[in-house]
Amino acid sequence: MPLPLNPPLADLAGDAADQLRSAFGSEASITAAAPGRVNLIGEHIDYCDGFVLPFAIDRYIVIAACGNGTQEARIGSTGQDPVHLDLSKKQEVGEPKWANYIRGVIRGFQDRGHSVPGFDAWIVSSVPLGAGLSSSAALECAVATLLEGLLDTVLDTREKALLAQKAEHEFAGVPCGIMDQYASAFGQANRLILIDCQSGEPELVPFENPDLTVLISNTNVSHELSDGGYAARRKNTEDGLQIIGKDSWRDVSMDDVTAKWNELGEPVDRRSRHVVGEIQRTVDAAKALESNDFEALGPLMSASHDSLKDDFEVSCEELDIMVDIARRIGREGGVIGARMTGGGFGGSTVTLCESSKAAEIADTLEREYKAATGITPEIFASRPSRGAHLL
Ligand code: GAF
Repeated sequence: MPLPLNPPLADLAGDAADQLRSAFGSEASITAAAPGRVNLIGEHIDYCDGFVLPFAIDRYIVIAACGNGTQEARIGSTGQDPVHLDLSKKQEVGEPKWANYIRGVIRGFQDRGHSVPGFDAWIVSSVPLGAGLSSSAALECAVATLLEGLLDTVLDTREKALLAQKAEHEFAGVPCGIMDQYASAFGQANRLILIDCQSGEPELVPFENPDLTVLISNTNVSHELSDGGYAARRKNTEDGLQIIGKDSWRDVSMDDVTAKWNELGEPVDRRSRHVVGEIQRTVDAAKALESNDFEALGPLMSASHDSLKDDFEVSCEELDIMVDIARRIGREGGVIGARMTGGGFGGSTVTLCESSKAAEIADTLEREYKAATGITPEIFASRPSRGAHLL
């Protein structure tokens, strides 16, 4: 079967406008879109001053909206009860939970002195939810972009990403790093984003070789970062750095970790080994990509997965099964490398492969994963795409 195309933005925008009309009787006058992301390598090190290498995918959250002349936001989304937000007040965390991403972003604008005018909005998404592809960052960045449009202001892209990250921290309760919001805000067609998470500098890296395809395999095992596992890993890395006695993970070598192994204790010892190893692997992978050295890239992706599985313990059986199938297909079958992507505990894998064999690889992944788990996965190809923008 040929690989399915991702839904065009224009279709999502049309769908959102139709829903806005039927829910609130409003005509869309402004439409904002922001993408999810996939990460090629550099996992769980964005909050450790590391390097990460994601790109914005061609799967978007799209919001169609219009001003309503009141001080209230009326917001709907497919499958959710509409929410009404009183914009005359500073936004606080509330119910329903899904609206907290929106409240948090509005609050970011209010804290910058903006008076957000009343609006009606409808949200549609082609980013699978709970799939480790940053639907939450996409929602935050889409709302921020919508508010820029409604307020006729433009935030610096970095400021927009940081505002969205603050919403995730304070309104969704996830102490995330900066990768997802940067990818959704800075994304560009045909570009990976090599983020130096110490300096906060994103570098756009060309990725336009038509012979390469990135397959995303959503295991359909839901991923939930707000239940404590993510925060616990982040705390492990903070403890590790303190015991090692350095100011930044960027100054820590594997020898430093080995020297402090007993003092670090279990599991901080293995968490620390992951951080130092993954920072190096990401630097090496960026170089390998630049020189089209796929023989080097594949093993780096594989080692990243194994480290996330064994040392960082954020993989799960289904992610391991999906990665193992890709490994069995191997280089002869057209697979360059595969690993889990994103926060883990469920979610998706990323498989870099030869374009001429991508459809066949996707079929095999789907068939064998289903046979092994009884779960039908969602497998699609994606290319680096444009970040948050108004349509
Ligand atoms: C989640 C977080 F939001 C990111 O900041 C990052 O830490 C990722 O998990 C793991 O690399 O997506």
